Amino acid sequence: MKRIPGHKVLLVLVLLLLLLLLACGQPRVSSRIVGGRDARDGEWPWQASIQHRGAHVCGGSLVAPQWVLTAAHCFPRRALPFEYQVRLGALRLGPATPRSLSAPVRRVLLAPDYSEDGARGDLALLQLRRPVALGARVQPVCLPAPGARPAPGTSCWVTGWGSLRPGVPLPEWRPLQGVRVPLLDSRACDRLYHVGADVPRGERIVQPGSLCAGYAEGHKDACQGDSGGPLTCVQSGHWVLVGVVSWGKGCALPNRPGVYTNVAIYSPWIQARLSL
Ligand code: 4AZ
Repeated sequence: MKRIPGHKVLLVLVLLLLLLLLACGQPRVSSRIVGGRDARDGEWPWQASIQHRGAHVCGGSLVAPQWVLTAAHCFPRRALPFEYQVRLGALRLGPATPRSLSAPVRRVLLAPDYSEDGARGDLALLQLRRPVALGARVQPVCLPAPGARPAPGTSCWVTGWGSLRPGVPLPEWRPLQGVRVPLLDSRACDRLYHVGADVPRGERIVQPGSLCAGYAEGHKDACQGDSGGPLTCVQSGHWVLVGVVSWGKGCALPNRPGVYTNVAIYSPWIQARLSL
């Protein structure tokens, strides 16, 4: 057998280590969300809670050590960046634990095509004051390739500390919730939204920059307080941030699946901001 030179083995090991360090979308442990289940510690290590003066207002996702992606509508009327904190590594939103961290926000960047009614560009990038330390409970999620189009029916998860049903907030002692929901493209979703709605067929309710996830029969969905949070799907063994919770008619109603900003459409904008 031929011997492999020692320096080549070393090179391969260093490359593997680098890959591990640069990895995204890989939890190290092997909602409300309506109709979901409790998360385990470290199961969704990119999940963030966006807090305004100490109160949870929205979910978010860590996409790089200094950047969190969330929804633009979480930032009404130019509230000031220093009023916000991002909580990471938490399983419950009660009193802070030594295992979670709170990061101050330096800048809030809204998607260039954001319309205040939230129908378009409902995406915001938060630059943290400093990069956070990654660990077992804090890891970034992968961003989709620009323009990637995941197949309708792909099984994904939406996670958050939002309400269990409209008007029923998640109790402080309950852990993060997650629920499995299949993807729907924006056209199929728009057709569902026209069922029983007094809107002409030709008039879009769900805009092309969105996608949906859920069931025609309802029962499983994101709800108030989940906004800005992640819709993630496994692609080639990595968790990819396919959507950001944007809106919906009620929660878990028939023919009214949750509507998400389609992250792949904004990947070029996100990548450009991250490398500035
Ligand atoms: C909200 O108000 C909200 N069912 C978020 C998601 C959905 C509905 C409402 C989707 O933040």
